[in-house]
Amino acid sequence: MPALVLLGAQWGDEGKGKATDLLGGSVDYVVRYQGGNNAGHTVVVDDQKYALHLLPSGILSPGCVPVIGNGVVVDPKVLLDELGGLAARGVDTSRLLISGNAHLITPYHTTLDKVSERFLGKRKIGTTGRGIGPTYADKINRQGIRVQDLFDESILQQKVEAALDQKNQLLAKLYNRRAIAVDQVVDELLGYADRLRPYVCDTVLLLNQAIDDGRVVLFEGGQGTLLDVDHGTYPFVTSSNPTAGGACTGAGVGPTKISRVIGILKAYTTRVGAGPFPTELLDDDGEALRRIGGEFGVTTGRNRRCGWFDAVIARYATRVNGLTDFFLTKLDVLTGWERIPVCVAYEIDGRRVEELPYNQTDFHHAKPVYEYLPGWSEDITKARSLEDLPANARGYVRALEEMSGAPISAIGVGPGRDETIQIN
Ligand code: 2SA
Ligand code: GDP
Ligand code: MG
Repeated sequence: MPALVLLGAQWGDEGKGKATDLLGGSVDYVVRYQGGNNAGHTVVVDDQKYALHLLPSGILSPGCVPVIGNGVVVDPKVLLDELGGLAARGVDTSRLLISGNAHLITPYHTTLDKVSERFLGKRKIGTTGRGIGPTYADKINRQGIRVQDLFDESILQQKVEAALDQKNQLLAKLYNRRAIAVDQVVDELLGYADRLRPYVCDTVLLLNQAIDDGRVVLFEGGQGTLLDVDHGTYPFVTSSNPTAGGACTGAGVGPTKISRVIGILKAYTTRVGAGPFPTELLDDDGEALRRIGGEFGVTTGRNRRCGWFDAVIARYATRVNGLTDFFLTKLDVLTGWERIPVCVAYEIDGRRVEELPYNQTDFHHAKPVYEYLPGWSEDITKARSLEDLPANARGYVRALEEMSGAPISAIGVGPGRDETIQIN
C-alpha cells in the first residue's frame, strides 16, 4: 500500500482530520495537495483538541513527515502562527516539508477575496475569506508568487509589481479602495523568508523516491468532492481540486502509484457557505443535528447547514474519485431518532433521477426522495466492533454501504482517536 488518498466525499467537514490522524501511526508521509487555510481539520488526542488549518494532520504523529505539496496555497503568516501554536503545546513541528512550487497567499489576495464577496452581495459564494480564490486565479493567470520566490528578492519584487499593477486599478476603479504598495508587500513577504527556508525542498522528488522505496504516503484532501472546482456544485465551490485526481497534480505523483482512495462520509450531510443542498433541514431536526454534531465552522465559526444523508452524492463521490472504500463518521450523532430519512434519489420537475444531474439548474430543482430507516436509542460511543452496535445501527450502516457503491471499512462513533470501529 505505497500511496493512498483520503478525501471528503460530501461538502467537507466529514471528519478527515480524525481519519488521517487515525492512519498516521502506520503512515510515513501525510501530504496536503490542495486548498489552504480555508480548511479546518479537528483532531482529538487524549482529550486535547487541535484545529489544523494549513498543516497536514500527520504533524501530530511523531513518526510521520507532514508535507505541504505544490498544489496548496500557503499564507506564510498563518503557517508560522500555526507552527508556533503547536510548538507551544509541545508538538514537534521540525519534520514539516514545503514545496517550493506552492503558491503564496498575500494580503492582497485576502483583501480581494473579502471585497469581491461583499460586491457580490446576495450572490456571494460564502467563502472563508482566506484569499483562496484570488490566489488560485493568479496561479492560473501566471501572476502568482511561489514559495521559492521568497528567496530571490529581485524576482519577488518584479512578480509583486506585475501582480499588483492590474489589481490596484481594479481595487481603485471597481471597489473604491486604496492602492496596495508594492514595497510593503515585498517587505512583509521577505520577513518570512528565513523562517520558512529550512522547511522548503523538492517535495515531488522526495515523495516519488519515498513511494519507490516502499514508504507509505497518505494524500490528505481538504474540503470535499462537491466543493471541487471541476466536479462540485460550481460556482458554489472552492477554487481547487479536492477530488482524487487533485492528489496527482497537487503533489506530482502519477495515478499508477495510488492504490487506495478512501472517501470520508458523514452519516448525515453538512455544508458551509452558499449553494444547492437537496437534503437541507431548516427545522428542529436540522438544529438538533447541528447541536449534537457540533456543526460549526472550524475556521470561521459559521453555522454549518445540516441535512439527512444523501446517497446520490455518495454514489457520485464513489464514481469521480474511484473510491475503494469509505470511512463512515459521526454515526453516534444519529442516536435517538426513531426513524432516519435517507435520500435515495431526487425528483426533478416530476422525474425520478438516480444519479447527480450534471445540469446546474436541475440540481437546484432537485427534491430528495426519502426512504426511512429504523433508528436506535442506545449509546454507541463505546462500540468497537460491528457486533457492539444495536441491530438498527448496523442496518443503517449496511444500507448506506449498499446505496453508496463502495465498502465501509471504518465507522466513527465519537471524535476521539479510539472512538472508531475498524471493519476487517
Ligand atoms: P473558499 O474560502 O474560497 O475555499 O470558499 C469557497 C467555498 O468552499 C467552502 N469551504 C469549506 N466548506 C467546509 N469546510 C471548510 N473548512 C472550514 C471548516 C469552514 C469554515 O472546517 O469548518 O470554518 O467556515 C471549507 N473551506 C472552504 C466555503 O464554505 C465556500 O462554500
Ligand atoms: P474535516 O474538515 O473533514 O477534518 O472535519 P472537521 O474537523 O471540520 O469537522 C468534523 C468534526 O467532527 C470535528 O469536530 C471532529 O472532532 C468530529 N468528529 C470526527 N469524527 C467523529 C465521529 O465519529 N463522531 C463524532 N461525534 N464526532 C466526530
Ligand atoms: Mg473542516
